[in-house]
Amino acid sequence: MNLRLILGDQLSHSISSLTDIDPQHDVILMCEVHEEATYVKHHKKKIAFIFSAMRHFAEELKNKGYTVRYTTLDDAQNSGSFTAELGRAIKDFKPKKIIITEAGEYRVQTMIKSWEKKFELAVEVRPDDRFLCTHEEFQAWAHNRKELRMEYFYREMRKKYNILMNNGKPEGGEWNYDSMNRKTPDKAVKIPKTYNAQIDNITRNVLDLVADQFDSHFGDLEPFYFAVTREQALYALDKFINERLCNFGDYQDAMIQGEPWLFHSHLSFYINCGLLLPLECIKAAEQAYNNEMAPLNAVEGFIRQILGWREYVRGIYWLKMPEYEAENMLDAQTPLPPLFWGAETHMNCLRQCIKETKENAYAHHIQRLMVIGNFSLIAGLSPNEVNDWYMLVYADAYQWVELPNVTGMILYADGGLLASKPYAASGAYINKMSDYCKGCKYSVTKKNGPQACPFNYLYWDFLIRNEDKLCDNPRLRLSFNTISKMSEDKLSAIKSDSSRFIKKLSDGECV
Ligand code: FAD
Ligand code: DLZ
Ligand code: SF4
Repeated sequence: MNLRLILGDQLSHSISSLTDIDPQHDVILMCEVHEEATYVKHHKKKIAFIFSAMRHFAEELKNKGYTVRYTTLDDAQNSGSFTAELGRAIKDFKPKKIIITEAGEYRVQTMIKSWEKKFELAVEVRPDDRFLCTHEEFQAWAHNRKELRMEYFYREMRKKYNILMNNGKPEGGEWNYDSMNRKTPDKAVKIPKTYNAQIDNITRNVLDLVADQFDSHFGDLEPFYFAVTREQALYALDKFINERLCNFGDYQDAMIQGEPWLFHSHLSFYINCGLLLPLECIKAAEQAYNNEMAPLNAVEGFIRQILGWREYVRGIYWLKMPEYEAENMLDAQTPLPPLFWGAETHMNCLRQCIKETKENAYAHHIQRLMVIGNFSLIAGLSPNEVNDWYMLVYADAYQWVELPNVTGMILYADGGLLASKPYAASGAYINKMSDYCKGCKYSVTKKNGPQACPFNYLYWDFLIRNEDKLCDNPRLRLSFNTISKMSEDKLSAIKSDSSRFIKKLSDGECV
């Protein structure tokens, strides 16, 4: 018999480790382990989501006639780690071979590589073919390129999968309709309710377990509304395609106070743990375009996120690990301030985004990028601490996707490998794309002084601090030109406001 190990983000019936399973003899091993739940202290809702989805998936496998050995976290015999649980199962079942689909994270893949020697047993590691670009294809694409840019990678992927293509040309004549996707928030537009699953007995048990075992972890456990089965996740996909996709493009960059979900899909949790397949989400959106249910700017924008960004960040991760974890090109050292854990702040945009993160284990892209991310960048927060935070607070976070988005996209800590320029912005951007500034103690129009929006002076201070590392970037030329024309008084106001602010931040004071 073979022992087939399924990890918590491999909950797909088509997963490569199950393709040739022998239901008579083989055993599937799944385990909830303390090590996975605590190597960073994941958000309570994230743990509950993964455990409940794992338990439902195990039930489905059993109903298909497979033998599943499932260890719950509170099982008295649970030994607490993948390696130890595997060791226990090997003793019990004496398999000929271990079969597993490659892990999403480098950390776990390293663990898997140690097993053959440790257990003196064959370990067959299969590719994860749910991803649309193989490691080899990405390496070949990246090889000898002066610059890696998502846009060019994405075009190759569009061609490879023949998505939104018309006789070899991109549908509508352009590859990318992002310039149409910047509508400012509009409270008059009705936002549909997001998917809200019923809690069944399996989920109830998991919620009780998480409340009991992970009380000290960040985040609100309830209300709990995530889909935890493929059937529910398919329903959530359907709901997105029918109700939100048509407005996805227009309001992709908008933020509205008290509206955490907007017109985003809220599918990343399900795609990343395997309940949905990326290609089926892409095809569903393309179909909606063909059926004239959604405009091209929305459909192309949505597809680019999955076929482009998602695959691109995964490619970068495997290309650059393990060194990528230690990148800190801008030498940012400020510790993560208490406001990231919900402590009081006067900055309304951050308060709202972190409050919603705490409630939902979710924030949409522009909140992660242009509010929390932008702040982390221009306040010079330590990449290690910011990475740990993003890794634990979001229910869709796995290191292969979290790390490139944080180290590469928001912190520019990889020196521009992933993004062509730092995503730094002053308060004017947040004011244009949100209604947060209206409820803020700071004034977004003031540039300096105690009442001024901190984004306004931190933005310039960030550029000044890092001039030697950033001044050659052609996309920052205009900003550096502006700095060169600033008066001594202006420069010293920026510096003194920023150092006062960063000192308060580092001392853990309310800012
Ligand atoms: P939508 O806006 O509806 O987008 C559709 C899908 O596109 C998403 O479900 C996701 O699968 C994919 N996608 C969109 N943007 C990205 C991206 N930049 N990278 C990879 N996939 C993308 N996404 C994660 O899945 N896990 C993370 O841990 C994660 N961390 C992030 C950290 C930072 C600092 C930033 C800026 C982005 C991060 N993202 C992460 C990307 C993105 O913010 C989320 O995928 C998105 O907000 C999930 O919500 P949604 O499903 O409603 O996405
Ligand atoms: C995120 C997570 C958590 C919190 N717990 C478990 C677990 O107990 N068992 C499990 O199989 N998977 C869990 N996961 C998902 C894993 O972290 C994920 O499968 C690996 O990181 C992929 O490399
Ligand atoms: Fe955020 Fe500045 Fe606006 Fe306040 S004024 S909400 S700190 S951008």
